[in-house]
Amino acid sequence: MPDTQIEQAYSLAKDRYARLGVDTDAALDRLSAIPISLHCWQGDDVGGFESAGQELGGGLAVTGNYPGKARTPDELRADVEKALSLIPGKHRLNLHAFYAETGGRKVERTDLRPEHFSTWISWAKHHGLGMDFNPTYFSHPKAADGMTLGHPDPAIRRFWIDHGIACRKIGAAMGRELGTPCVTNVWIPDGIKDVPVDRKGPRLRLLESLDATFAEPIDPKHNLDAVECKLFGIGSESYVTGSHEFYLGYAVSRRKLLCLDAGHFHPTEVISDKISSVLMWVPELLLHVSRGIRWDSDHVVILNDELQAIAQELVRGDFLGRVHIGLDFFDASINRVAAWAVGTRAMLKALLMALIEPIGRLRQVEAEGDFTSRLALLEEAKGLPWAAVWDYYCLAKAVPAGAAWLDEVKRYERDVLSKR
Ligand code: RNT
Ligand code: ZN
Repeated sequence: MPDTQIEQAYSLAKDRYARLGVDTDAALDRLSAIPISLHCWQGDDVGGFESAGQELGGGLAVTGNYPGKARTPDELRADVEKALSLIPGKHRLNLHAFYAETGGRKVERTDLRPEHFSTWISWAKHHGLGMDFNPTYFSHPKAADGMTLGHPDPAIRRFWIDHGIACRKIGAAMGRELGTPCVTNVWIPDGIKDVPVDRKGPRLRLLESLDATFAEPIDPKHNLDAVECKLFGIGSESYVTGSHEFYLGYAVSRRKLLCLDAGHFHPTEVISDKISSVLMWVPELLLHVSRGIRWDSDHVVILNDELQAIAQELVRGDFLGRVHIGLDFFDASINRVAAWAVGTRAMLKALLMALIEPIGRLRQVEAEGDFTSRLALLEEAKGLPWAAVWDYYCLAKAVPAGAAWLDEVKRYERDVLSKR
């Protein structure tokens, strides 16, 4: 679409929204201040760069064998850069510990230091990106039996505690260097395939291990700790140590961030409804925005009802200042750069739609008990020209509007990815 058409469409849309009491320019200013944390692991199927051939494990599964996946940190950075060039706004990179760069030397996870991430950090600084971080408690011989921080063997627990301690320091270094707090998120695979008789023991051990991991206070200006709950995984169908109740209690009592992953609950359960509940009790939230189909399948996020509901909750509840938005999906059956672009653009579209929702009238009719009008107005709001505002935002941020970004991905695939 020519730029002048985008501008004309925006001007009409702006008037239409103004008549509903919505200031679209102000909404775009707000949108441009919301960072989305792009997960590095979409770029290489959660492979990491530690050693070739280590099984993924942890109940994680990536399906598909689309060509062109990143094989080195430089390739991964180039792919992220390409994706970011197609996404309006300033965002963040979410890195896992097993993406460390150790110069070809084997460095145990307990011995990882900020210097093993210095290239990532200077790259992020160069591109004006914040960073988030994750200890990697899977794809490792010491996690091969599916237990880590709750393991019955104290030596294995100690190993993973030391990994977590090392990672918080790395997170703090990222936060300090980049001038924006790093959210370091703990997700462990611990669980049991078939019905256990001891549900309590692993949870007591996990509690102790977490307390040991977090013992040293770190300035929240540099690092924020988050804990991620889960219902079940492959190989942990009957029992997951770090359940929702476990981590909600932990986060409340220890003043940690709770991480809600959209795929980590029963299939009809949605995280949009949990946001306003848990934010009564925990200081801040981390979201892992994902899309489970029938199970925690981590499909690429699309602009569906739940994504819109998540964004609406964040805006309507005025929670944007307390919620860190991260993505967590991995699809190896399509172009991986396109996957990032589709998912991140969908998240931003949902936020934009929420920011320009004519909420005043909706709140008023609801308060009056006029639920007929609420339903009717919500349905009419779906047809408002939000896409004209989105296109204009892309134009203003100098990224492709509409589907034009796809041409860029195809060109990149032809010139770069297909040669890998
Ligand atoms: C797994 C969790 C976790 C991982 C990443 C790779 O079910 O969602 O967040 O996806 O750490
Ligand atoms: Zn997750």
